[in-house]
Amino acid sequence: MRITDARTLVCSPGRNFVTLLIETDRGLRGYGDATLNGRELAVASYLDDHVLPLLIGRDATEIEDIWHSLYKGAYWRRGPVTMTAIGAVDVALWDLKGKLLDTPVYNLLGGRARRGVTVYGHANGSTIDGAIAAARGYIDMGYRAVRLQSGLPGLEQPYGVGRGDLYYEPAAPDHPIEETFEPGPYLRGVPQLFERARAELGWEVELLHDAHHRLTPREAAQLGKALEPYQLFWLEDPVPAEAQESLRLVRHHTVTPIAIGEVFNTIQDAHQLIGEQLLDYIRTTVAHAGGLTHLQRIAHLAELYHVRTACHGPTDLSPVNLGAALHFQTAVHNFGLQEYMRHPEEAHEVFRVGYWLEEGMLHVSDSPGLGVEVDEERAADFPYQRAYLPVARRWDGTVHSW
Ligand code: EZ4
Ligand code: CO
Repeated sequence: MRITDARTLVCSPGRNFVTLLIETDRGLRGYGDATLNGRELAVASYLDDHVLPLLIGRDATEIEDIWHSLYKGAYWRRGPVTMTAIGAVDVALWDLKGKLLDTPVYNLLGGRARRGVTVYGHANGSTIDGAIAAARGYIDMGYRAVRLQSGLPGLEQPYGVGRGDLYYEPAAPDHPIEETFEPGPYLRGVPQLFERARAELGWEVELLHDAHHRLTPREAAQLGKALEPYQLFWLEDPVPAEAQESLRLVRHHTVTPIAIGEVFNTIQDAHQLIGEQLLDYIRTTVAHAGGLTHLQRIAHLAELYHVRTACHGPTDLSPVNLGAALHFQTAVHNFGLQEYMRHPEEAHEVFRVGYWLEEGMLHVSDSPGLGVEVDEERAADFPYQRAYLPVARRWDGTVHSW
């Protein structure tokens, strides 16, 4: 099966997405997601200007060889732009292989290992009451796990509180929104949020929280300890994870489970954390970590150390990525939990999906490939609009990690 055409499609149905389309001489078309939120066109250019010309004429079934020729052949290894571009090619090739062999992608990854993929929803509110009401909405829809983010006394614009409680979206057109962070109100407020949540939502539902890279290791240890009575499923990105040895301090002081790695893009970013068992859940996802081919390697390493998979699944990755993540999570042995931030309605007019939510799990269909098709004509109705992720500042104006 030879590749005859490859092109990117940039559209904005509710938010920006970069999609890769690969066509073959067998009349089949494969899709990959190449969206890197806030830096979308850098990946589109990496693909259009440098990668796609190399694919024409190649045998689309040689996934492993194409992966290594793009990774090793570029000389300049790793990094979010490179790895997202390679990931998009890789996913499109798995989609094509499934379509060629007339089987869903999870079958190619080892076969079904569970009934469905348990997901968590993102419940947010500008107040603790608002976040708890949003969480109740998810529980009523059958979700078994919910992440709680809310405004707190003295901290009105924290991470994760967005427009609407079902369709959180951090990116804004033209200029970054400014959020605030201050460790005092945050460290005092989050335990109050979870004390209230347990009192009002009970103990059946799994609760999570995202610290979004904002704490020092000592602060993270303090928060993890303070949250222990509420038994979180995980505390997400407690510290920026570039300094991986920081996690030793956090780990020595708390048994609150830790999830890290949504901004990682290779196994090298994760191998110390996994090898030293400094985390419980690895957040790398398909699109940003070199596709299914590379994510499988990360998951297999993680399995050796009792670390489970927890793919990042925000609205800023397209349904093509979510479809790929669901096939992966359906087949991988050491599955943990899948993030599911619902896409805006317009996105589903462009991306027609075969997955569905039932009993708090997402289920993939048995259609060949990924089971996600892209309507190019409809995509043309939603032109790209430059958008930026927020910037966070301390109370005195100092820039902080967003
Ligand atoms: O901030 O996807 O767990 N989810 C997250 C997301 C990320 C965005 C960045 O584009 O942390 O909301
Ligand atoms: Co996160």
